[in-house]
Amino acid sequence: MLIKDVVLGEDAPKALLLEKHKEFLLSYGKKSHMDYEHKMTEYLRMSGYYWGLTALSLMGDLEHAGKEEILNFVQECQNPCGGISPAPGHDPHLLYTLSAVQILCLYDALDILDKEAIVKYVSGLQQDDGSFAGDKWGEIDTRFSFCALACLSFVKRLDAVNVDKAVEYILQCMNFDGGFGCRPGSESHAGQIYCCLGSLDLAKGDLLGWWLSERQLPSGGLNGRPEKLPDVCYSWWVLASLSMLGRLHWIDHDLLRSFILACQDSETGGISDRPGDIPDPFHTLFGLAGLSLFGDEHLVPIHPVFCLPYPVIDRLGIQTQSLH
Ligand code: GRG
Ligand code: ZN
Repeated sequence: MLIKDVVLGEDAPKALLLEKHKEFLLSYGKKSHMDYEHKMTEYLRMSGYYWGLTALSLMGDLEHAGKEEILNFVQECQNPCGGISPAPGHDPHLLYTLSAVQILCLYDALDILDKEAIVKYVSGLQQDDGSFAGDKWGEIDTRFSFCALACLSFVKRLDAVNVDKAVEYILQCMNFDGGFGCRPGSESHAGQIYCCLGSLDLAKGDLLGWWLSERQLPSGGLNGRPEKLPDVCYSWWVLASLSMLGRLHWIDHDLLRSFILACQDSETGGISDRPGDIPDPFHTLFGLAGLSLFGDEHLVPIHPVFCLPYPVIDRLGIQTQSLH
């Protein structure tokens, strides 16, 4: 069978270029607001900040980002309904509400938002079948179940939704191959599995672990489903899921590490989806996060469910039940 994969070039980086990545993320944050790319990515700005700031904090360098400016931005993005937008003037959505809450957790500043309004917004999006809509327009996806449950865990108000119903819905999205999709009957995909496992804390471990470990390709990179190309961000969606299942060792660590390192841009810093592509903060975070899950000595350990540094989760006193 033909396998889709990539080839790592001889000249691809083999060491982790931490200083370069710090430079890359800090200069990305300082890009001119008149910049074309800056404008075109405004609809996801809040998550962009979360990716960049979490990556910086994994490298122990959060203090160089402009804290005051970011906290003001987050505050400006909370709407009267309680939900948070990706940028001022955009519609609120669960995706950006979670990113905002995560940013405040990094800065130990949850108090600057109206927490009860967030709880009201999030709980108002739960449907009768236990699923969650992403916003008032009603798209349903297991990603939004995760966003809702993670937000409420951070503000310690899981009691505000029907958790049993949420779990029941997620279980309906489990497939014959052990994986999960975005809605019942949808194709298994590593990103959705991460969301479902993160919110569930229960699953058929061996079968799902097998599906996830099959994501590794000869190049060392991981794909998100069969017959797809590898992509650095699956170092997070797949590895975090395997870590929750206690089966991280089902992936060849050294091979994946070489793949992630080969996706670094040795000139500009930053990590891209595949060797030779243009780096961005999303893949920089998930590449570093994957290395951190494997215990990289240069990085702060990361929590596999919340995708924030362990010390932040410990400071908040949040505990998750282990699946294994
Ligand atoms: C706190 C880390 C964190 C996340 C919040 C939004 C969310 C919760 C999780 C997203 C999970 C997800 C679905 C990730 C996958 C993203 C991705 C690479 C999608 C690409 O899918 P395709 O079909 O590409 O375009 P492939 O790789 O299948 O060819
Ligand atoms: Zn990707």
